[in-house]
Order: sequence, then C-alpha cells, then structure tokens
Amino acid sequence: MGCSALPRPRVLGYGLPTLARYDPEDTMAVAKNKPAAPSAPRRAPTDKPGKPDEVPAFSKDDELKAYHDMLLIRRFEEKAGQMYGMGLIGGFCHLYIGQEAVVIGMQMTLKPGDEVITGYRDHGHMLACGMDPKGVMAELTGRRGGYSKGKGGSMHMFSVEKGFYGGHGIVAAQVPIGTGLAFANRYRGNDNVSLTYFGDGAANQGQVYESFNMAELWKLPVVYVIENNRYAMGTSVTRSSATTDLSRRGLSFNIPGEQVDGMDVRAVRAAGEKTVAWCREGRGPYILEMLTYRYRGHSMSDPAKYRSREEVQKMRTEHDPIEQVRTRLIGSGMASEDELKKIDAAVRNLINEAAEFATNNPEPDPSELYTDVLQ
Ligand SMILES: Cc1ncc(C[n+]2csc(CCOP(=O)(O)OP(=O)(O)O)c2C)c(N)n1
Ligand SMILES: [Mg+2]
Repeated sequence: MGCSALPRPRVLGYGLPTLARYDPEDTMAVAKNKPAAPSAPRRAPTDKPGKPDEVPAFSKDDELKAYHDMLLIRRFEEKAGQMYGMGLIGGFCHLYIGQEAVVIGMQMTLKPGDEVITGYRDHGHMLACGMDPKGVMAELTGRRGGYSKGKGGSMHMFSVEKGFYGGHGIVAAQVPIGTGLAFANRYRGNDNVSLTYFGDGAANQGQVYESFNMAELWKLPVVYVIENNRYAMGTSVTRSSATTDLSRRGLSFNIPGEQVDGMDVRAVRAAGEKTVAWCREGRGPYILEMLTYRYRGHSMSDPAKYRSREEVQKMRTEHDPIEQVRTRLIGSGMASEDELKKIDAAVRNLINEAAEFATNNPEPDPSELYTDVLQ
C-alpha cells in the first residue's frame, strides 16, 4: 500500500488545511484493515542482546562503510573530549562513544528527504547525516564557522539541508517535534520518514505518550528510536522505570515495538529497514528500542560513580560496535590490516583538520549577539 492510498487531510476553502478535516470513515477503514506488525523475535533485556547468527550478513562494502562511519564518530568524540579537557570547548558536551552502531545502522536505511531529530547527545547523529565535522567541531568551540555561527554549542545545531533537525537540550522535547515532522510528511503526501531518537530516561516523559497517541491515531511515518544506554545521568533504568522493556511502551496505543542489539550495526540496519519500510507504506509509527551503552560519563563533568569500571570494561571488550566489524572484516579475509589502517589514517586526518579549523576559526563578531534572536 503506497502513501497515496492513505486518508489525507482535506484543504478548506481558505486554503487552510486542518486536522479536523480528516475523514473519520477513512481513518476507521485504515484501523479496520490494520496489518499485523512484522513478526520479530522478542528478546529479554540483557547485556548480551541478540545472537550473531540471527543477524543478516553485510557485504564487504557495507562492512567497510559501517567501519568508516562509526570510526569517524568515535574519533570525533575522542577529539572533542580532548579539546574540552584543554578548555577549548565550554558548556555542556555529551559524548556518544559506544553508541555509534545505532545511528550508523539506522542511517543506512534512509533516503534524501527523511528526517532525523534527537536530544543533546547529538554529534554522532549529525555526522551520520553527513554534516561536516569542521562545522560541528567549530560549533563546539564557539567559532563563527560552526553550524550555528558559534552561538549554539554542542546541543544546538541544525542542518535542514542534511535532514538534521537538532540538537535539543530539554529531555524528550524532540519527541513531539519529530512527530510533527512526520505529520508534515503525511500531510504533504510524500513518503519521507522521521527518525525520532530519545533516551531511556526520556522514555518516562509525559509528552512522549501524547506523541505516541497522535502518531498512531493519524498513522504518522515516524520511527521512535529509543537509545537505551541503561542510564539517565546517574540513574539506571532499573531504578527509574516501572517497566524496563521500553519496546513495549507503545502497546496501549497499538504501536508495535521491538528490542534490537544496538551494539551490532547489522542488527540495527535490519530492524531499521523493516520499520522504515513499514512507515513509508503508511502503516503508522514503530518503536525500536536499541540496547546500547555509553562508555563515557553522562557529560564531560560526570565522574560516573554510579557504575563499576568492570561493567564498562565488559561492554568495551565484548560488545564494542567498531571492533565487531573490524574482527569480521579481518576474520573473513574481506579486508587486510593494511586496508583498515588506511581508513583509520584517513579518518584521523579528517578529524585533525576539523580540530585545526575549530581552533583557528575566529569567534563570532560581537554584533552577532543581536542576530538570530527574537526581539
Ligand atoms: C525536562 C528536563 N528534565 C531534566 C533535564 C536534565 N537532564 C539532562 S539529561 C537527563 C537524562 C536523560 O537521560 P536519557 O534520556 O537516558 O538520555 P542519555 O543521556 O542517556 O542519552 C536529564 C534528567 C533536562 N535537560 N530536561
Ligand atoms: Mg540513557
């Protein structure tokens, strides 16, 4: 079923389209014919989600692309951490190290026109969308070449051209906005999909459920990607959440959901392909709970005393998303150590150039204090 078969909002005589003009009978027809959710194996939350032999294989090109793109995020974030330590970056800075497979696997399923929106742990999402590392790093250092002219910082960058809609510092604020992006797609009758990312902590916010309700009611093309990295600041998901299987949070709205091994880029892409197609076909929203982990503290100022070093070390050594790809590439003979070294060097060069630019680019002119603000 293509999007054209879906009930559309009618346009009033004034040219003003309103939600109230949805034909209820059409909507009910969709509800009656509601197709079954794609069958997916349900998994219990565990620190070993998924088994490798359940996951569809990647081609050599896919593996190399995933390796390169995840490494770009890892090295970018390591550099940002260093520059923060040197005092070149101020304010808040939330690193994405450990979670790279989530955005890279999901991005592999998108086409131009699709939209991505997330919270404040956003550098990985921007790079995955194809935003320039120089512009992102320069924003972190508050320089005029940054995506927000140096006036936004880590949590406040956008690139409509690349389909990235921020960058939001208020926990879960992006969820209704991402739902609105999906509404706009539905309203315009295109087949674009909104990927709306949020964390396990954000999943307990009220506005998430208001969004779920409307998204299912109007069959909006939005994949809610819950990045369950097990902690919201210093609070573990088991201490903060009455139910910890977050993939089931849409059940009372009839939104299907599933848990995915968010440390395995192949599992992420497979789940992403299925759910993005579901949305494009006009079947409404879908929830993907990515079981993932952040290696660093919540932000640069977090000493992370709420978890043991052993816990972090275990994830790094047994589940690291980049090492998994590397091991497969070398083990299968798809790539040699030398080939991977070349990729590593190319990524390092890109990141060094970005850091150089972000260090030497001038700060915004003081007159910029009065631009881009509502007066
Ligand atoms: C409405 C609101 N409440 C509280 C905060 C403070 N705060 C910032 S991040 C955060 C934790 C969110 O955790 P999670 O959603 O799991 O995302 P993660 O940091 O793990 O990526 C909190 C409570 C905020 N920014 N906004
Ligand atoms: Mg979290």
